[in-house]
Amino acid sequence: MSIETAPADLASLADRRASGYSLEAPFYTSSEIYEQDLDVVFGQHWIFAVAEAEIPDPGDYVTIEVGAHSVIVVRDDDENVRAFRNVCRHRGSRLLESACGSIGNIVCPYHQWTYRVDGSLIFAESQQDSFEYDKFGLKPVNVRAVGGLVFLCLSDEPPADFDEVSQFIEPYLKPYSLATAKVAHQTDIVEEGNWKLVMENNRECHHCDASHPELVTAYFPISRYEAEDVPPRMQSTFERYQEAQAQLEKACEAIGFPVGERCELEGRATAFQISHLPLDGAGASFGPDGQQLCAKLMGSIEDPRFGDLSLHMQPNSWFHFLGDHAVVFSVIPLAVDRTLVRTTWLVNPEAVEGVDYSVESLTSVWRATNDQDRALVESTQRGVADPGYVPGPYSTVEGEVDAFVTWYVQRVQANV
Ligand code: 3BY
Ligand code: FES
Ligand code: FE
Repeated sequence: MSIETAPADLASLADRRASGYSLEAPFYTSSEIYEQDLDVVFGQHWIFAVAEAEIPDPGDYVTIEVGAHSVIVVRDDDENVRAFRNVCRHRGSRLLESACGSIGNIVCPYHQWTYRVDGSLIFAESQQDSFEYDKFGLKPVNVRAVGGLVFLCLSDEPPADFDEVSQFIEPYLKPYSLATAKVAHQTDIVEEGNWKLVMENNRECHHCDASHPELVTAYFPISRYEAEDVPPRMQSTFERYQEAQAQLEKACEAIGFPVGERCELEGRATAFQISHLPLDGAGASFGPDGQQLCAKLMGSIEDPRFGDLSLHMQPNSWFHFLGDHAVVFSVIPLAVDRTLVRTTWLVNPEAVEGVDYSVESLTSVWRATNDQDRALVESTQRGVADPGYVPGPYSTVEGEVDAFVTWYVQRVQANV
């Protein structure tokens, strides 16, 4: 292979990224770049891990695997959310092998070193008399719970801007009482595509009316569009959207709920977008034509027509908070061309399955949408791996895809 055709390294590929264009193929196909993504993006930024509702009681835990890292997220006896390296301080065995569960103490399967759920070591058999228990507690991982959403940072020096972002987001999340919500359902799907294709696909609705017939009966595919970017065939949809938006704003103002969006999807380490979107039809939820799906509303919300509070966070999550439920999405890379998408549906803790909601109807729109998105991501992975692929230009309605890719390139440049 000549010098000219040798694969470029991540830093120089990032430097030569053509703005407004999709990324070059190696970003999606190179195992070396994938490994660097794990380090630079997933290793250095706040990543979304779980909803607090997944670990409601002391001792409840979830293990999160990111590349070679495994992290235990656990609720301690004081009900705080903690995170620890899933590695025994004796000779390194994995401590918890299950994806989730409930424990009294964390007992290593190898020689039974035993840790409390606050990470402190309380039993290590046959050690020297001089053994100091307090030197061998579990290694903590940086963890923050924001309005019921739990984020981790694997770095010992996490981005400092997370506090500002969480303070901004928290008032929006408060009325939903997510921390005390109930998990109604969770699905894991593995998409045969690079994690960035999964994120890029989520960051536009340019594909929605062709690919998501169920979703677009409730979700306006032109949500967040500037008037001049609305295609002529969608003008009447846009008019309905604007009317619904005005009504939603009025409903928010009436109860003092924050109105207005904030979009900072690039230019900072902890990048996010929050917007409160109206829904089509009945305007309540992701049921057919925007119908309500759970009879009990979330938290302190009283108006079933409360639209969709949409939160997008780099690098690995998006959320829809509706009056009657919440849907929470996390993206975890598994290999250069394999990605886990976990979807969790949350409802009011008092809502009774079979009475107030059915899992089938609560989840049907997003199960269908996820499957349609999976097919799009997989087909794009095959396309970008084809020697015939060259980066193409984003349309005027793919600004958030451009923002995701720009953020990614900025973070590579800042951290490599
Ligand atoms: O989930 C999202 O936020 C984006 C917008 C709607 C479709 N898409 C998956
Ligand atoms: Fe955990 Fe020995 S490796 S107790
Ligand atoms: Fe989609």
